[in-house]
Amino acid sequence: MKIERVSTWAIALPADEPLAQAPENPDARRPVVAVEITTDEGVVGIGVTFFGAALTLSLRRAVQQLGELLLGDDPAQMDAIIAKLNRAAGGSGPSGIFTLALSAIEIALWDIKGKTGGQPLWQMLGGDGASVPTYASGAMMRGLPLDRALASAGHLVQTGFTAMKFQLALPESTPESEIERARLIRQTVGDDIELMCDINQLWSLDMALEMGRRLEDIHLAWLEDPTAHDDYAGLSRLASSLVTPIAVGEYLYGLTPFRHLIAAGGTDIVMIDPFRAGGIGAWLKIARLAEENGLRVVSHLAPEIQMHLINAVPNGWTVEYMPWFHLLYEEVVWPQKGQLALPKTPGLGLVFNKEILDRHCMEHDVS
Ligand code: SMN
Ligand code: MG
Repeated sequence: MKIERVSTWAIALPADEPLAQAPENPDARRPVVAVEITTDEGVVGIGVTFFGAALTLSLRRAVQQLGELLLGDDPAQMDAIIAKLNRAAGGSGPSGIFTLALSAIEIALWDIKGKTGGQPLWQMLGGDGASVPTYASGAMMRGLPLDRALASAGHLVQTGFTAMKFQLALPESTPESEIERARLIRQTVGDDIELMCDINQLWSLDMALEMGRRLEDIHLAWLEDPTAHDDYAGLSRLASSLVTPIAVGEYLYGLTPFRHLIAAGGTDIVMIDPFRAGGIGAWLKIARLAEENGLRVVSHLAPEIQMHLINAVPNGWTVEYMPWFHLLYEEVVWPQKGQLALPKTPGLGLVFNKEILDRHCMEHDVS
């Protein structure tokens, strides 16, 4: 089998927030890149990538250019393909557009592999196909006024979620107002709900140490990215000082920084983003490294893809249900009572909604 065609789209997806109807900014767009790799046998693999932001058109172009290098290659030869792309353009990575672009292609190759072998991704990777725990994310962002964040929290509990994430480090906040927001969210959801809190690196180390201690009686399942993602020594101090586990990893590119983070004792929970990781193969290597070090892994973004991965690894804990890309697909699995049921269809089990791709397309190309 040979790769015959590569198509890419840069898409400005509407920034909806379907879980609690609480988008931070309902008029915003999320620029995402989609790829389709078609083989001479008519098998079509799909992939996506993100984090291009203002460079999304460049990211689409990067995916297209990498894809063009693969025309005529056997899509099953994944390691050889990755080595080839690294030789061709790896210098514009690893922490950058090369890795983001590579991820989209690598994901599409896994989709082809699954479709060729007639197996869903989780099964190819040795998973058991049982449903996976998931938590709601994106409905209690720091841009929401307190009353709307609390209404979202209540709504999420009513719709059956058993775990959910909110953000702190609000602009114009004081430590007291932050603790109060966390306390009111905890009060709204009750003691039985798993609550996670994301800081997105916005606190200094000193602030993180102080706030981390003051948040202890909120009983968070984890405190995420409390300070700079690459301050491994600082994160290590936090991990050993706080009772609350910390979760770090979504900002790291590739496998190597995870080695340093974990060696430093810089996290209790390893969070993996598939686009920054370099795709599914790299994701699995990071999860294995975490397992060897006795750490659990959680997913970042793309729940439609990540649920396969969390099911497949023994140390997979929970899937972040952040439905930022659901509009891209004809159908997605929605959480039921805090669980995601895995698809039985081969590969990723996803089909692009071409009408949406066309409607929100900023740029499209086929080679
Ligand atoms: C997050 C970061 C970037 C894009 C989406 C979401 C956030 C999270 O840190 O963990 O959900
Ligand atoms: Mg985060």
